[in-house]
Amino acid sequence: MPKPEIIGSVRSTYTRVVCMVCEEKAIQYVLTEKPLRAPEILAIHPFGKMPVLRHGDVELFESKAIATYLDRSFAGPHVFPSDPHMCRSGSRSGGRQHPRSACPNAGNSCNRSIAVQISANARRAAPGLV
Ligand SMILES: N[C@@H](CCC(=O)N[C@@H](CS)C(=O)NCC(=O)O)C(=O)O
Repeated sequence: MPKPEIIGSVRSTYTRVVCMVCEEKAIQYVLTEKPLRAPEILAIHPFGKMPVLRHGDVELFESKAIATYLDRSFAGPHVFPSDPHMCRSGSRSGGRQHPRSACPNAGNSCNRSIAVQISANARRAAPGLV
């Protein structure tokens, strides 16, 4: 199976969310830097929004759908809890922040070492942009 390819931009917070899932789970991935509504993005997202994902014959859009797919498809710490009640309390619209003790990998804050790693990857993928 090829590495998941995230097509988007390091300047996009939604793209970075998906990258964070890969970093958290130590998934080897490729970040392909593209501008908004690039043909490669429009081929997957009907409105040309980023990020989109290609993984083998899987094509996905919407950051949460991509994050969920990656979380379920790869080994490593789960970023979404299996308990639906916990998912609800961790969602932005659901109100309270996730108790980190119950699900240490799913908070609204980005673990600093992951943020540093994403930035390093971003600089490699798009020198001059970051
Ligand atoms: N709900 C989408 C939002 C994605 C989104 O809005 N991405 C921005 C870039 S950060 C974008 O593509 N904007 C272009 C547009 O809205 O036309 C997701 O979670 O993936």
